[in-house]
Amino acid sequence: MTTLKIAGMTCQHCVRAATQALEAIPGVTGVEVDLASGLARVEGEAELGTLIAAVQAAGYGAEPA
Ligand SMILES: [Cu+2]
Repeated sequence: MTTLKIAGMTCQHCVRAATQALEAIPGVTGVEVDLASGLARVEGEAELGTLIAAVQAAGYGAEPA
């Protein structure tokens, strides 16, 4: 399990966009994004850099939490 801190989410649309970006990565088996904390819990085997790049491509900031 990897935890990311996502920056720039303001509403549930953002949560859905970030969730879908992470879920689309091969190897990711589960994603849970919390708007209030900005934390994303990602289950699976994907590389951290791949997770961060996907979140950034969706328009948000991301760093290891
Ligand atoms: Cu939003």
